[in-house]
Amino acid sequence: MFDPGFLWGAATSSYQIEGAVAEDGRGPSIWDTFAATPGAIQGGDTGAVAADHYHRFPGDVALMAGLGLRAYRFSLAWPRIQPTGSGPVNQRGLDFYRRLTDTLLDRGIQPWPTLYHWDLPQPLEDRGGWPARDTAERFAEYAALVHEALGDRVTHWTTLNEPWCSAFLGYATGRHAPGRREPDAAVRAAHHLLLGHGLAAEAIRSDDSHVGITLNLTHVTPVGTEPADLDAARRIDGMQNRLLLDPLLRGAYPEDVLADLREVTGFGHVHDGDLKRIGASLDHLGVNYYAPMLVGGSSTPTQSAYVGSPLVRVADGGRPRTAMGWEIDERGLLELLLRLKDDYPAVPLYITENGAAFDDVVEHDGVHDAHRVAYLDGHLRSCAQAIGHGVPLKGYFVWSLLDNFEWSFGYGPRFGIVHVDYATQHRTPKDSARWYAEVIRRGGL
Ligand code: IFM
Repeated sequence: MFDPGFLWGAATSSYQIEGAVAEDGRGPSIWDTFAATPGAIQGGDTGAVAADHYHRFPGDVALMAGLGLRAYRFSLAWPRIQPTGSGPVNQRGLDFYRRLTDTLLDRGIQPWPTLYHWDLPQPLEDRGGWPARDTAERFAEYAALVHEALGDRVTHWTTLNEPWCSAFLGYATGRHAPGRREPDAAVRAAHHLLLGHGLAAEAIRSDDSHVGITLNLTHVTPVGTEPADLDAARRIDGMQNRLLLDPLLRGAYPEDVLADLREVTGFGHVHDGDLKRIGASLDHLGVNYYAPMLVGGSSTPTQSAYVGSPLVRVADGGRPRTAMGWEIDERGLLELLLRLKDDYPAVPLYITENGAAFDDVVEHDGVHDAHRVAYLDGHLRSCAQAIGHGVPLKGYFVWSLLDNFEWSFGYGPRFGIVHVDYATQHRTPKDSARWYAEVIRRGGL
């Protein structure tokens, strides 16, 4: 069961909803550049306008208050605050987040900022991006500037959102900005993201701040009992989960994953002292969960985000899927939470994203998204069960508050509990929003 202090929230990110990419001194990010690359984004969509949240945030906060949200997880666009990724603050950019934070607090909604949700200032990418160690140091500098400005009104900070995606989708598969296909650079990026997190945590930790990171984690099972299937599950669990969890919560990279990755690169970029800083950095862990993974061995080499593990295939679990093609299995969330409690005890957990895209239909009397309600209901039941088994789960943020720019898929997939008509920017709470408001009002299911 959920206790009365359980934090009920919803999440978004800057590039996915804000728009206003050239306003008030914002500099270009890697996503502006990537979105302008022909063929990179479905339908040629970009985040130039998105859900126009930059101009409409007062109405959006009023909407959140109407739903009874206790917390709102959003991200800050680094290029609004430091247009070139270093140097002095762009006051107008920072003021936007000051106004947003104050508006949330006025409405009794706890601000949950994430410092980095993928929109790296382009000039930093031009100097090497996350594969370069300097980017981690610039990130800590930026974090300190933000903390200085908002530290009197924000208590819970998240440094990075899903560094696995930044590293392996951004630098190995090229499906995300900056679109590079350099597996060795991706491995370096993963380390420098973790280091950036560790340095930023040092810069913003104070008596009143709680510092966390958000990881996209999953529950991995082998398709069979053949050695190749078991090895595939070990490798994918290693790359998707342990590669990041172990340094953060045990202060060391997992030996088996290092061995897999040595096929791709050396580890000269890991300096003495890095892991100590990374491993001393967490007050809470944010978990993003969408779907489980069923994997098996393969005899055909494929190039994927799982660099160093080409002989792995993702199998079909035969379950219903969302509009993203992701299998729906709330049991995977329960298994994941139980495993985190056992393998990484003592760290408080928050579900910082969970939700689903479906092909919503706007009818004359609203958006009746029963599939999304069922998805959220099932996953919240897993959360309640996990708490019953002693998992220290403290809060849940639905992804997403608003329909938004779904990265390389553009505006096709709709994850919001509030529908956005992109032509008029009209917001319509879906049935799932009303359902979630009722869950919050009752303090549970
Ligand atoms: O939209 C993304 C979000 O930016 C990061 N986590 C997964 C979501 C759905 O793909």
